[in-house]
Amino acid sequence: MKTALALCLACLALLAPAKAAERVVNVFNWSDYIDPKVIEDFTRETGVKVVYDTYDSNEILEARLLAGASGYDVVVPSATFFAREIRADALRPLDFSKLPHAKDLWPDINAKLARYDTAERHGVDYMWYTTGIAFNVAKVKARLGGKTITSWTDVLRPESLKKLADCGVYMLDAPEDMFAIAFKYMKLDPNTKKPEDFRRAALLLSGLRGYVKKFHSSEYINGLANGDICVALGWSGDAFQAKARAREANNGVDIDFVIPQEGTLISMDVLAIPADAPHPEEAHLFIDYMLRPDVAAKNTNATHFANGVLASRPLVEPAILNNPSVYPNEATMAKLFAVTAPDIALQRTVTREWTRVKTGR
Ligand code: N2P
Repeated sequence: MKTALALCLACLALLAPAKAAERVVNVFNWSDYIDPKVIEDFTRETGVKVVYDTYDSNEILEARLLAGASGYDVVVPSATFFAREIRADALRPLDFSKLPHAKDLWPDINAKLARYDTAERHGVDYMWYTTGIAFNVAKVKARLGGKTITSWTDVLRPESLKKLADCGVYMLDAPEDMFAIAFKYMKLDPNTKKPEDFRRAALLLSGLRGYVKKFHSSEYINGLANGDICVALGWSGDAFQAKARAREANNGVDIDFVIPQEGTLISMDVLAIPADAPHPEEAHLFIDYMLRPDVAAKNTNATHFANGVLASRPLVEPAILNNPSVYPNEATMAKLFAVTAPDIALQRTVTREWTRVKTGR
C-alpha cells in the first residue's frame, strides 16, 4: 500500500505541467539612477525578476559591450557612446510595437537623441542632465570671502582651485565631460575633434591634479552629503541627491549646484538593448515600464534627474520640476552645448590624455 502511494505521488509529479521557467531581465545601469521601489514594482506587476547591476562610467559599460556576451538585456549608455556602440553593432534596434509608452516621450528630447541614432532606432531617452559644480555652501563661502562659485574659472584656474583644495575637491572620472568643460573654459570649440586641443586641455587639467582629492564619478554624492568634501565637478541629479541626503541626515550641511555662467555640457542617457541580449522580450517589457509616466516620475523624484517622458511632468515634485538646474529654463538652455562622439582613433588619444591627467604619466 505504502509503495503504491509513493508510486502514485511520483506519477502525479510527472503528470503535473512543467513549471514555467522564471522570466529574468539583466539590467546594467548607472549607480544612484533609479527608485529602488520601481524594480520591486516591476517584478510584482510583470512576474519578471530583475538582476540589477551598476556602473559609474561609460568606458566600463562600453568595454563589456564590445567584449560581447555581456549577458545584459538593458544598458544605459550616454548618447555619444550610444552612437559609437550602434556603429560597432553592439546594440539591437528596438521593436516599438513592444513599447506602447514610447508615445509619451518628449518630442524635443527625441529630436536631440535622433542625432546619435540611425533611422532604425536603437534607444529611448532615460534621463538628461548637465555637468556643473556641486559645492558645500558654508565651506566655499568661508574660503572665497563670502562668495560662492559662479564660473568655471573658480575651479579650473589653479590659483582659484587652490583656495578650495583643503576642504576636498572631487572631479568626474569622465573624460568626455572634463574635456568638454576644459575646452569651454579655454574658449575652444567644446566639440573640437583636434588631437592637439585634447593635449592642451590635458595640460590644463594636469596642472590642477595637486588640488584634486580624487577623480571619481559616484563617491561625491555621499562625500558632499556628509561634509567630507566641499566641491565636486559632477552631474546635476547627483548634486541634488547629495543635498537631499544631507537634509535627511539633518547634519547642517547645505549643498548647492551651479551651471557656471559660461554654460556647460548637456547630455542624455539612453535605454538600449545589447545586440546579443539573452532576454530581448523582457528587455522591451522593462524599457516600456520605465517609460510609463508614473514610473518615470518616481525615478526623477528619487534621483533628481530630468527624465525623457514629457507626460511624467505633472507627477514630478514641483521643487524638482521648477529647479532650472534640473529642468533648465530657456535662458539656461541657451547656454548649454552638446558634443558628438570621437571616432575610434581620436578616442585612443582621449584615453591616453585622460590617463595623463589622472596619473601624471
Ligand atoms: C547617475 C549618473 C548619471 C549621469 N549617478 C551620468 N551618465
